[in-house]
Amino acid sequence: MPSTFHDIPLERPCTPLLDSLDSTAQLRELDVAQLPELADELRLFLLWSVGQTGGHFGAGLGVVELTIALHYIYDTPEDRLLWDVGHQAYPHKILTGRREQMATLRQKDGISAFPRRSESPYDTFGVGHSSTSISAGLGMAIAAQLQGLDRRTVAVIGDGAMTAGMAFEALNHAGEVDADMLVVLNDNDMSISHNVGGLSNYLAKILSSRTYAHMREGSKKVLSKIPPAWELARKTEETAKAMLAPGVLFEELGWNYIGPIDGHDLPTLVTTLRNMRQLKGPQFLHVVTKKGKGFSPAEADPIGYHAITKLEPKPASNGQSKPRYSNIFGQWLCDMAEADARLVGITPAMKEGSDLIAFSERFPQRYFDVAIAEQHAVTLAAGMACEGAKPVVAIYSTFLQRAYDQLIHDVAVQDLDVLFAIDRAGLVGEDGPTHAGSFDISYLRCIPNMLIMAPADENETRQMLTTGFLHHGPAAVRYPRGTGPGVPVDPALQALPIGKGVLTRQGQRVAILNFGTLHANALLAAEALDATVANMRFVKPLDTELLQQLADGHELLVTLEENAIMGGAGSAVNEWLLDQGIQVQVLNLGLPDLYIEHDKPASMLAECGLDASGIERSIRDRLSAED
Ligand SMILES: Cc1ncc(C[n+]2csc(CCOP(=O)(O)OP(=O)(O)O)c2C)c(N)n1
Repeated sequence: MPSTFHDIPLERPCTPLLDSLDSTAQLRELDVAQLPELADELRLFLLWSVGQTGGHFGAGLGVVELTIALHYIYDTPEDRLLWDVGHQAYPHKILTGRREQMATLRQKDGISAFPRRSESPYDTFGVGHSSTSISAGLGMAIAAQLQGLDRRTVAVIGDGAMTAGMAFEALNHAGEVDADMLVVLNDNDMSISHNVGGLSNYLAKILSSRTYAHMREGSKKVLSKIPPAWELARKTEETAKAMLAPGVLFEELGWNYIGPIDGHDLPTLVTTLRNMRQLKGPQFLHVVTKKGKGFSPAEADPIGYHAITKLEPKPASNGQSKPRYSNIFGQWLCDMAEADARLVGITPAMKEGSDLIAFSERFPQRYFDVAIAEQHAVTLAAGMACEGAKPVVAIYSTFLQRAYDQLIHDVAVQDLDVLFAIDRAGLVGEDGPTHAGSFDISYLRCIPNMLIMAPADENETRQMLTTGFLHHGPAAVRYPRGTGPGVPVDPALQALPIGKGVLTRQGQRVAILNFGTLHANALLAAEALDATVANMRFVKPLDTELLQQLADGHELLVTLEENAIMGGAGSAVNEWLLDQGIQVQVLNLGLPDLYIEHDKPASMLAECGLDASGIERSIRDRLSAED
């Protein structure tokens, strides 16, 4: 096995056993004794292939054995296998007919980073967001029961994904309906960061009760050959279990808890799954794995190796790398925390992605990683705000969708001072449609009391964060993935006048009303067209004075945003013009009414006509249609 990042093979490794398998039916014909060899080859292939394409790394390495054992014992795709989040499903893709397509992973027209129903019959449920697998699996199990089918359903969920409320809603319901399904808890003690919270501590306690595990392992070895006896024995050991408590939480919810077992020990996995497949009712298997297993740098640094970029010779650096928008936020958060002791920072399990690392180290008392619990994050902020704290919820646009009711009912209706720092707004590239932040302007704009800001560059991002923080009531600043134009950032904590945009270029006939970071593209297009450009800055409240002025002085108003056209900032402009009875031609540019497939971010923007030449083209087309 390679032991450093640059040892990841550049040449395709020799994997004859893996190459001989084109279906899971063939896999099931192998002897159990061949499975460890298959696991070695699968791991090598995975290392090589992710090295070529980039993508999620540690989670897949951790479930190599589990993936083999599940496909070996279950009659996939007839039996339904669901992967929670889906970032660990690369070994599943490799074993289910997509080995050769792995070279196209996350690229245009290539296979997706996550399971997708349209991609393969083995991908039983589309994912990307976490903690859906038990609900969806339960739905499938109930449907099978209603149809009189003897089909098995298995949901694999990580200990991170298990922290979400949805997972517990489903666990609770499944116990009630006595569904025939298996939940495999893949416990590696990690989310993207270290997993946090009481559940995580509880799982750790189970693992540390060695006596229990030892006893159980011993009994299982004996009983494994006679499944009915195993079930009987399970029932009779209730008393001992209640004393020692492992898994009792799941048992009390109506699940038959088995484990913990070593998720890298193929014979144990196979035997246990073979037995559990026979059992009726809700079954819960606790499997312990190591994230990054088999590749020592990833084992040692599971956070750094959650996902990697592809192996490439290092580009020559000019020594000045531009900060990402997340970094602008991270720096602002520390500076504002320094200035205002009421500030608290909240992240739903995205410390690294949202760049709260420095804040968490400098202000540990005011830092809250709430685990993968977006709904809780928002209502927690609301509660804090009621008591005079000034919470900042750092959240990706796509994940804020999870907490929509909390945003309205708990924050906005009560007009509470909560600032939403909305990262990954707009298209996000290789993660594709499940992760795109395409809708936040639309879903925020209709909420009374919201202040909504879309910065054009890094400096405005900082200014708007300050504006939102100092504002009374809920406020949102939306900024994209990646880097911006490289505008120098004023270290002052300077607020902007609310509801005021600025004219950034004076031209004629056409005025581009820009909302957000497409501003640089707007200016380029405007140069070619001699158009006016306004950086509107505020989606809500709109700068209606500026809008009136632009409508008076131009034939065509072009709204521009990296958000769905429907309901977006352009819609706000349309509504206002209509309301005022102002007659002017309008062209709304933004994201179309469809899901944009994974690709390089710049190509996705170009596909939507939102690069400079696309903007120019759309405007010319409209002008020539009018002339
Ligand atoms: C609703 C939602 N919030 C946040 C994320 C981002 N995210 C992707 S994977 C992950 C960690 C998952 O941890 P776990 O389920 O334990 O899987 P592991 O990576 O440890 O195998 C997070 C937070 C997400 N996909 N969905």
